[in-house]
Amino acid sequence: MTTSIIGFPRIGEKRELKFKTEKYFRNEISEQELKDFAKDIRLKHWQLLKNSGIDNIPSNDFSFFDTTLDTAFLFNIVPKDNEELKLSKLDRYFALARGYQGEKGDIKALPMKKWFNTNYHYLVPQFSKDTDIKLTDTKIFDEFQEAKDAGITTRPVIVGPFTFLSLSEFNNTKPTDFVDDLVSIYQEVFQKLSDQGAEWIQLDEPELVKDVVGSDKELFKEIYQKLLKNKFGLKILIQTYFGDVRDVYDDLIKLPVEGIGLDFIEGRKTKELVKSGFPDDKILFAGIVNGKNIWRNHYQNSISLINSLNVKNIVLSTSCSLLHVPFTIENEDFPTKIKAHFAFAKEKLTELVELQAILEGSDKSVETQNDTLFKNARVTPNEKVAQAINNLTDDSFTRKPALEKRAEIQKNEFHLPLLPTTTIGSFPQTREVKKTRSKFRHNEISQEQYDSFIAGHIDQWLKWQEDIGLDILVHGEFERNDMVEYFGQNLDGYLFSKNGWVQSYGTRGVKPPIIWGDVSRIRPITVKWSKYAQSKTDKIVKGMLTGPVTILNWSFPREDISIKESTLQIALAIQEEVLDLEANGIRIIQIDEAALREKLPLRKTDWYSEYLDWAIPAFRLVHSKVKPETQIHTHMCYSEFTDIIPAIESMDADVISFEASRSNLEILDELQKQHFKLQVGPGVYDIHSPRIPSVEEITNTIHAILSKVPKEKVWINPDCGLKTRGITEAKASVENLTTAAKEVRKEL
Ligand code: THG
Ligand code: ZN
Repeated sequence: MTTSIIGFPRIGEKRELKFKTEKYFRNEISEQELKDFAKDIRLKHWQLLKNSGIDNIPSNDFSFFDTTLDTAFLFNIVPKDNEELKLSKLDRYFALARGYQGEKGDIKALPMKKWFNTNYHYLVPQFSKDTDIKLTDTKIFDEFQEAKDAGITTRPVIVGPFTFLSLSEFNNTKPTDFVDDLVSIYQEVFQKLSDQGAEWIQLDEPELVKDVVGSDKELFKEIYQKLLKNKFGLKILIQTYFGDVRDVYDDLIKLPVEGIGLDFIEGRKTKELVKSGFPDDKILFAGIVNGKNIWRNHYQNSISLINSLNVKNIVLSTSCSLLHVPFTIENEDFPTKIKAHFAFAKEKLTELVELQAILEGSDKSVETQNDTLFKNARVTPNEKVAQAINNLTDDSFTRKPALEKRAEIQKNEFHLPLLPTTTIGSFPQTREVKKTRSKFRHNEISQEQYDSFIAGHIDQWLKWQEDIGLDILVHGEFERNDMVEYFGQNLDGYLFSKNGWVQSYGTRGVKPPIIWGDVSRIRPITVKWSKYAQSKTDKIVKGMLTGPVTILNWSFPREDISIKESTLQIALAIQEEVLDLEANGIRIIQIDEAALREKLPLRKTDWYSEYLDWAIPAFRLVHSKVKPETQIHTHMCYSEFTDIIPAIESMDADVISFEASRSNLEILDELQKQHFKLQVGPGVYDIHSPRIPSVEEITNTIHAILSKVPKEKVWINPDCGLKTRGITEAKASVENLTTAAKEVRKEL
């Protein structure tokens, strides 16, 4: 029995790649320096895998930004304007990811979407009539060669053709138009890798864990039937993850491939499927070590699972790429007793190797030692929290009066113009802001110095907001690091890593906190700065909170109680905060559920029963007790929620803003069709790119919105917070936004 992983974090143990790449973006280092650095990181990681005892090592799981983008770039699936951009290959690549605005052109970034049910984002390849598929990059070959030169024969990884087509967007074309070309190009890759001496290739097909029925299933079958006609001597691993493959299992095990990778952690039916029969002539890459969470593997369970399978050839693997967990627990300073419960990416390698040893009959001590972690109670329950949850009734989840009635009350309360303007909450987190927070954390400046710094920033930005005529102001969140970390730090039951970074998109990372025990609010969290900001202006300043579902989704959850239970605990804590804000004169409170969509189950049949049936009530619990005249806003990132519009409505917020600009405002059609009841702020420009939208562009977008949504219901805002933007571009963009809103207002 051997071991394997699906992919490894590429940003580096201390986010080295991020810092280097951002230096490159700022023109502080050369392209060659960046490339050399990346090469060193790759080598370091391969050697780490090898020295840890992993037998089957992947390559091409590295990326400067995203591996779906790499695949599109490899196949020349890029918009014409990018193909023609007179920049180096690497800069054209980055232009696809980040947009480009300069003397050589003005190009928008590709749309970005969440990678299945994770907090990682991929770039959405665009197919059009003039897409000309051909091999135009060498990354996958170069990286295989690099590893080979270092004495490691790797298994190159690439997004599989079915998943690639399913994730792409088609402008005036359709997936089936490209099957033959795509099959040929994958085969060309097979051939080249085979010539280079590769034995295996891994085709990542997570799309297979969704509902694969009807024409989707036909497409899958057609692609693989054609693709596998010529493998050029390569062994093929079809790798799935994030769930089970119940719709295609029977087809999958009949394909002429050598390996099938299945997820036993998130795949509720995987065990059952494999037990129904797995061919002797194939290798099962059994994903038994959780690639998404940070708790130690319970060896006894994994061993008995493997022993129950009755499969001849098994490779022990992770449930998904280790991209989704931090690098190593070694750089953390949790007490040893706590640390013992965690396995980050590097530690998961050891888990695989230990499981392998146990299964091969080595001494039992590792297994026994592992079992003690699970035998004794890890935390003591919080009785008060349990009591509060027990006492919840239907009323606890219902705000009164109803939405329409509140809308009337609030109209008289606020006297806002048509098309009220606002922002989503955060302003640029400049290096100065981050440095000052860090100095304060390390006791290098006093509380007074820190407070006056934050107050100064708030004052300045309030003034700017007043000057440009925004209607509803925000304080800017300069005191906050990541929103979830910021809230977690004031909640009992949470733990924080120092270096537990996970890639979110490109060079950007998040540091998900760990839910260790029962959650409750320790102290007011946001009241001080919201109150301060409101005291400085006659305009209304929105209070800014993060909702319970998002806090849960962006944390590493417990595995000893249900996530529903944890979410209700968080909801009660945030409810206290909402009522505190209201009591302190905050009249509009935005409760972001940025990540609500993210954890929507991949299978439609699970949407309500497994998720929305508790997630939506958890949100309602947070604001159910506020006064009718207090206006509740919410914000959602990634607007792909056309099919859960009724659920969004039943969150029962008064106003919702969402990301729409990169997805071409297509959600508006649905809002119109379904007579969406809430007031809406569909983002009028894309904040994820440094590009500044012109007044005309924004005016056009507002017109597009008004053609679908009644003017009384429209809010004008950017599509997300501005924390990642520089000051100049943030200000210029929002100024254009207010100008555009004022211009359109005149027409109404
Ligand atoms: N928090 C968390 N998850 C998220 C977001 C978030 N997922 C979706 C979306 N927002 C992703 N967007 C971002 C935007 C910015 C950053 C990370 C994810 C970011 N990170 C800093 C970096 O990598 O340099 C690190 C944070 C810091 O230094 O303060 O800017 O908002 N949990
Ligand atoms: Zn957002």
